[in-house]
Amino acid sequence: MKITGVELRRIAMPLVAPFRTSFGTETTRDVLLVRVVTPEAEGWGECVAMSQPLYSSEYVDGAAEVIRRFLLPALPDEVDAQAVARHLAPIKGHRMAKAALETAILDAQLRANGESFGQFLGAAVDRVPCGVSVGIMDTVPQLLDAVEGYLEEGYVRIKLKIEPGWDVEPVRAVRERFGEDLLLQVDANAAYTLADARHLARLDAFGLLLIEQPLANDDLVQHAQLAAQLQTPICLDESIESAEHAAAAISLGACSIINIKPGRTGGYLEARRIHDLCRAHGVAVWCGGMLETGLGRAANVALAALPGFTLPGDTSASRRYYATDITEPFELAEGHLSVPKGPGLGVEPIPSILEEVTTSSEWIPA
Ligand code: NPG
Repeated sequence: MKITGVELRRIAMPLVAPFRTSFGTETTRDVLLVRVVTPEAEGWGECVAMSQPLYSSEYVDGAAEVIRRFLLPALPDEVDAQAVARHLAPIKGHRMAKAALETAILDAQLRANGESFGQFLGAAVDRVPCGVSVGIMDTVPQLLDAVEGYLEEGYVRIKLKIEPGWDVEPVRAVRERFGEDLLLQVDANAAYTLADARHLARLDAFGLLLIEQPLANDDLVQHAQLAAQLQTPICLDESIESAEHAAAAISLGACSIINIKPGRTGGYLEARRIHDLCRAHGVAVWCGGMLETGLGRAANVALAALPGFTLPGDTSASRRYYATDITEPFELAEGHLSVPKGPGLGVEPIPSILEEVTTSSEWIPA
């Protein structure tokens, strides 16, 4: 399809409550949206890069810059979504920026063809079970209240953010209060080193589904050594940016579960490749989240409906993060979200809400 032009739109979305992880606290989500215009249809992509390069090396200003300066000029006049990654491959890294652009092109293409993301990706179910990620809190009672609230809303699994100094005690408290049937997991966002192995092994007592990304992004070998010392399964997130990384991690024994975030891997096509690889190797996957608006959430929910997604994802309802989403809100029903059925993402930004949260907009003609 021929691209007429691309809009880079920045929006500021206030979070319902601060979200604290081992690498920082978010209060407002600064999001870059990519809108691709073609004669047949328009498509949207949401860039998951954060304002600062704390989760990975990407950040939102950098993503906008690489899209306008390098990615768009690398595309041919006529482009097929399936070929975008190949055209962008000479430009190293910047997977979140690439993912946003590829998603927008794919969305336009699917809308033009009347096909949904779920159909295109191979969704096997029409709703997905949802977990929720619970940030680091000041006190354990505050954490217990938060978890209780989420369980009342129907979330089927709880993920606790941990860091040194906030790990064994909060996990113990949640396990004791909510019982052994609660599906519970933890996420360290790379906050530990292999020297912490004995300390992390104390988490084995709590029957966790998994511990996510305990060590640094490039510590694949160290994760394999840690896995040999823990009973709790290791899940990798930040370390896995491609199907090749996933293959390496699996063959090293660095993880037995992978959190797939399409933004981190350069898009939904690479995310599906990781899914296929993991499925062939009996490695469970689940769909992560990066505080997406309804646009990113729609595509994530479609991905999470693929058959290898055997663990509940961080695909929470819109209101977990935003009082007002830019699309029709995703709402939990019996702990599940429905996979959108309409063409492309199946959801649209609501123009008046989008205007209200927009901080800048730039039109780049092809
Ligand atoms: O449900 O969207 C969500 C957030 C889930 O905890 C979550 N995301 O490390 O996985 C993570 C974390 C994150 C959020 C990372 C924002 C980076 C940015």
